[in-house]
Amino acid sequence: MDLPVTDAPSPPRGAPLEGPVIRLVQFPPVWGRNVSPFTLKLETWLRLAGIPFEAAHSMKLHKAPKGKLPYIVDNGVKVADSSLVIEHLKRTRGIDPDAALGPHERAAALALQRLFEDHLYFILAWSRWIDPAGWEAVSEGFFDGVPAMLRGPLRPLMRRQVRRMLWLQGIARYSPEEILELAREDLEAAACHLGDKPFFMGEQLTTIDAVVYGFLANIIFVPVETDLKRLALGYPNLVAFCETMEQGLYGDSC
Ligand SMILES: N[C@@H](CCC(=O)N[C@@H](CS)C(=O)NCC(=O)O)C(=O)O
Repeated sequence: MDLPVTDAPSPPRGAPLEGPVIRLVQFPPVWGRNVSPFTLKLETWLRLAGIPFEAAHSMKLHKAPKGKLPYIVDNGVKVADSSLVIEHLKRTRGIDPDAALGPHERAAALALQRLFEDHLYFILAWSRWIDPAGWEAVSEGFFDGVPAMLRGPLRPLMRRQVRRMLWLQGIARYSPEEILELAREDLEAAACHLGDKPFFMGEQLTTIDAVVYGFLANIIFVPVETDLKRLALGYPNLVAFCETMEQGLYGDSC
């Protein structure tokens, strides 16, 4: 399916690339998918902007400038944080899928981005690492590539770290029912904003579509059977949006 992507220079497959190729450093796939919402956001943005890149898989957070993934290596220079990378690429490549947005649209996009990245993100993490239904899948899938002898000690250690992070952030202080209600409010707001438009800002793909897809695909398309996933599947327009993004930008590769 053809999506209304930015008209950017993207060489045909196999053609020599002009200038340095961006290296996108992200986690290794799990269940054949990019399971980190922030790295999926950035990969999706690169695809919608038509900027060539090569993906490198790593778990070495100590090599990441901010201790988190994703980051890119652009001409030998590391740039971290999905949003800062996008700003860097808009500036250096002269490609801006958001150029046509007015101030009200930018304000709405920012509010939605914060909803996903600074609120729903923690609910997603809770549903994967703390909710027993999520942990059942994650404790297997996420540790698949870890050497067998490390898997035993690493599982409880990492779960404890995430639990502590979610307690300090605050979401783990709510009951499962309260967390689900907070998720419902977020998804309802996103579904209301999307309405019957093809993309979040209308007919054209913009950065917020990459953000939303990065998070929702990681709820809807992964084999982690939680109440959060069931809730998200109850919003037909959000599901249809994710399917359009997936088919249009990833084709058969997902
Ligand atoms: N604001 C950052 C957030 C990145 C982030 O939270 N990455 C997570 C994976 S989705 C991570 O690296 N977590 C590892 C850790 O915190 O130790 C961005 O937009 O890139």
